[in-house]
Amino acid sequence: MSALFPALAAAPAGPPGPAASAGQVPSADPVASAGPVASAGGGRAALWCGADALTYDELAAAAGALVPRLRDAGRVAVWATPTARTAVAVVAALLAGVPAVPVNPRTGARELAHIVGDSAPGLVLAGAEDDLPPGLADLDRIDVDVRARGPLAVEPESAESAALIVYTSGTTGPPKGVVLSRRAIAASLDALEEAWAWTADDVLVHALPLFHVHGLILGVLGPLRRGGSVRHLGTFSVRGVAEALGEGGGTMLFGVPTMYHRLADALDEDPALVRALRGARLLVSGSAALPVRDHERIAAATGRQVVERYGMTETLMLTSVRVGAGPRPGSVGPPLRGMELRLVEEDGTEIGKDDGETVGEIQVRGPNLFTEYLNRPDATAAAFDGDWFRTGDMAVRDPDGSVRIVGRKATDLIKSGGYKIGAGEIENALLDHPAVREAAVTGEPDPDLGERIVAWVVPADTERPPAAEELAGHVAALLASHKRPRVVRFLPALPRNDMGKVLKKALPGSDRG
Ligand code: MCA
Ligand code: AMP
Repeated sequence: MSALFPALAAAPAGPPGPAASAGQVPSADPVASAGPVASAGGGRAALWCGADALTYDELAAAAGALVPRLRDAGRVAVWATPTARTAVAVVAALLAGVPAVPVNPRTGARELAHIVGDSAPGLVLAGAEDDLPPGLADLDRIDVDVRARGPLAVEPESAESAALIVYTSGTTGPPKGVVLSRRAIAASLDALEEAWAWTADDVLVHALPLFHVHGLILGVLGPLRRGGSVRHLGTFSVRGVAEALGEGGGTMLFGVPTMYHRLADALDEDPALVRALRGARLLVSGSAALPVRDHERIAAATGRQVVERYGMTETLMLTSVRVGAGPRPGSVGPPLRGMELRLVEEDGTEIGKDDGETVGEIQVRGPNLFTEYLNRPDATAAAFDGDWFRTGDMAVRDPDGSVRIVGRKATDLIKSGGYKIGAGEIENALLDHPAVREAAVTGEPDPDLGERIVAWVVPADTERPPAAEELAGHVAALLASHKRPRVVRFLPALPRNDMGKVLKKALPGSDRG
């Protein structure tokens, strides 16, 4: 059946439900078929989230009930709550051969209008109790029932067809829809299998949002492709991680650095957490740099090394420290199988030496790359130098081929809590508030979030500036809650050059360009 999920193919028709039977359409696609067929029996646990636990049989049947209803939808939006429903909805869309657009349930009105307008979904998949906002509420809707049972007959797959469209921020303008093919997803997940010795016996634990690559593709599709299990915690908590890795039997943990920082903070007082992390086979951090201090605190308390991997929405995973490679704080490891990576100077010339010192922009090519930005041929063309994708990340390469990321080309991109956020979109949202005359947004180092969003605001009425919480709520309502400024600083005027461009470097205490 599905080449993306061989373990679902191995699941026999489950006993529960009225009409479960596994229809079988072999894939003609060698790339998406790559990787061993997991020998998971259908009664094995596939995913567990809150009160919902599904075996492979049950997942196949729940998706099977949806697949026939999705076939003519064009694209489907998925209201991507951190629930088993989201996993069932996305798996069903993939099996139906219909691109899925995962939507952050905390997306504000303006961002949602953009995503819906840009991706033009034919219907929305949500939970029966979800209250959808305008824009999505107007679409045809299917309520996902994880207990539904239907025969699973899947569409033949084409490796290059769009599987997911994931929205990601740039320096300016609204987020862009990154079109990800089945080929890219399969290649990236199979390269991680090799790097991490990831098997059907692994039980992955995480609490990542399900509308981004990290939580959805790595965190849900990854275990399902391996025939293993995923336990999603719903929301992140130190206690939840300790329980799921401890008595819950989890073998792997995925998280962003903010989560590892919070775990590291708790270790001194929490022997159960120490035991849980010590017992895990693999702790993986990604989406932003994990500070060396947090690496060291976790290693000292638990004896475990956190493994860092590096990727982007557009490229999926690019590099990773290999399992068992020993301590590598500050390194994201060598390129994954199939990926080529080079460092280039400002003028585009390739840096020939891996001396661990010469800094260049990372450019990459290989099977993990995205297809295009939806409806944005201009942005797609600008993102490439020939067939090399420009990541915008600055790095050095050690003589052993390992990469160390040292910064980012664009100072107007902020990574906060592992989320990529463009300064421009927040500035535009702030300028729409009647009490704001001018606005500039920067990222400042933050021990918990990596960077925190700072808004520099010239109030319309300098005598009566708006409350910081009012401006944060305004941005959250228009864009998304994680894009709200954590700090608001009021100024009589923004520093500008002769052309009128804001000089972010000249903002008090800011090192931004
Ligand atoms: C507080 N809240 C507000 C406001 N104040 N909401 C609106 N307006 C306000 N003024 C609410 C929030 O909605 C939230 O509600 C709660 O307060 C706390 O919010 P926040 O501070 O954002 O949460 P946090 O505890 O700081 O979150 C930390 C986190 C989170 C759990 C680490 O940042 C996170 O999940 N990050 C993961 C990002 C990620 O997956 N990135 C992957 C993309 P409530 O508590 O109810 O929610 S990168 C990627 O995919 C690439 C490929 C890669 O390499 O991985
Ligand atoms: P996104 O567009 O949200 O997928 O974020 C991708 C960006 O996250 C990359 O371009 C990097 O800047 C950053 N990133 C991801 N993983 C790491 C890592 N392990 N270390 C440093 N930065 C990372």
